[in-house]
Amino acid sequence: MHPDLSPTLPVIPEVCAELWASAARVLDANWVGDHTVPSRTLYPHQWSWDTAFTAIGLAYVNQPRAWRDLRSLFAAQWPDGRVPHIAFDPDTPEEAYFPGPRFWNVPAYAGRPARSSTGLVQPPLHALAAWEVYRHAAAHGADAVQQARIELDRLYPRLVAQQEYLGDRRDAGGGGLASIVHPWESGLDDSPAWDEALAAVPADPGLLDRHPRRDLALSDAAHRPTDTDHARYVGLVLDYQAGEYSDTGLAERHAFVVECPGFNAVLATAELALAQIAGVLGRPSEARRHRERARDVTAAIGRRLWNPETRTFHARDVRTGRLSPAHCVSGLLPLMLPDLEPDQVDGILAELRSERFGLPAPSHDRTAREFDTHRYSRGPVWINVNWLLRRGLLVHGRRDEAEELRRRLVRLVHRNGHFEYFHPEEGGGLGTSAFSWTAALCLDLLADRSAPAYARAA
Ligand code: 2M8
Repeated sequence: MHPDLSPTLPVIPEVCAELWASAARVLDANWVGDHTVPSRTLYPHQWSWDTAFTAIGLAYVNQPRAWRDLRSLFAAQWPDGRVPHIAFDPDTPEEAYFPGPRFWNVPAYAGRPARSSTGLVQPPLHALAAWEVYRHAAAHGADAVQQARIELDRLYPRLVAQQEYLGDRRDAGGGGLASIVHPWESGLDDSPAWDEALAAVPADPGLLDRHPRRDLALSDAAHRPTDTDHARYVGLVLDYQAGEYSDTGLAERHAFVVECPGFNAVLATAELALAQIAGVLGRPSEARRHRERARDVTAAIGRRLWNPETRTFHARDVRTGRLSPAHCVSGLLPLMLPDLEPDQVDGILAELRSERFGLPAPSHDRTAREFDTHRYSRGPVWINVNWLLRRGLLVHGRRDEAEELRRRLVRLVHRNGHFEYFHPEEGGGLGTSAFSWTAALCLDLLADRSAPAYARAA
């Protein structure tokens, strides 16, 4: 293995200081007045789960911006509770990103003009982000703590509405889990977890002539999803849009309806964070309800997405009832949940330590035929997913492995820069540079080694 990916050395203070300063600079450079963009070039609007990861880093260097970022995103929340996966910046030209506002053609809603957002969602990590920003407010003084309480109070009903949308309208399978209706909703766009379900979705190459890709002008085609997948992505949006982004009867009429273990692990984690927030806001019965809900979602993940033969979690195609055969990093994310069955925790840890993955974990099984060292979520290492896995290790008392992972991630970014993703064997940076969540999560990796309040003893 390349030395960038396997240091057992401690992280030296000079490395920490340099990385801290460079990470703060990336976040400054990507701030556009009322929100942070993931990247000035490739992603020039506000993305949903990027905002959550970014707020976790801004909590250390600029609390007002962390709250502002979350507020800007929730200003785009739909009346049904969904938080759109992109909130469009009206000052950014249509050509700067495809698919842009005109393509999504979302009608006006909740006082916002037409074409303000997309109609898809992303993993609901925002309750956890809000909790983390609040937790670090004390380091910024009494005023910051007071402001943090005001922000939590304002965000809480919005976060609850987001959970209710996902738990209710998106329970297309009727088994207590949220379904995604598009690979973009997972945040792991071209993961092999969707290959089987996507194979049933028509890929019309003509769609790419009518709606040309913009990403290939800005990054290497070998690092991005293929044209075939892209044609399916465009077709799926057009279908969802034709039904006015309604979620009624999804399993019968929409071509892609999938229960993702990563998305649902974040959904349950959000309930745990909401329980902590409700506690601070003096709402003990709501806190209890959130903890119950986290247990229910955890149990549903265990019931519906666990394969006892492979001893890991897989995505479920709601239309066919089949579990995907692929071993993907999203299958390891239920490790974040404290109430997961001990046998399932052991299964994930064994998978993580096996030749398929290792630390840091690649986005896909290293031994699989379709493992691709360069292509997006089909092999490269992503900092955000590893940050979530580290949290899972801490939740289950695996402090030594969590610390080892922390050091490796810090060293990887220090040597290569704040890239979007990294080569899983050589460690070089891939995708766009100066990427917000890489920078933000580095700040957290440098500053905080504590385990979540609900962590289990080792
Ligand atoms: C990537 O997804 C967008 C579509 O939403 C794209 O490829 O254009 C994913 O990495 C996603 O997880 C991320 O939120 C987004 C912005 O960083 O980029």
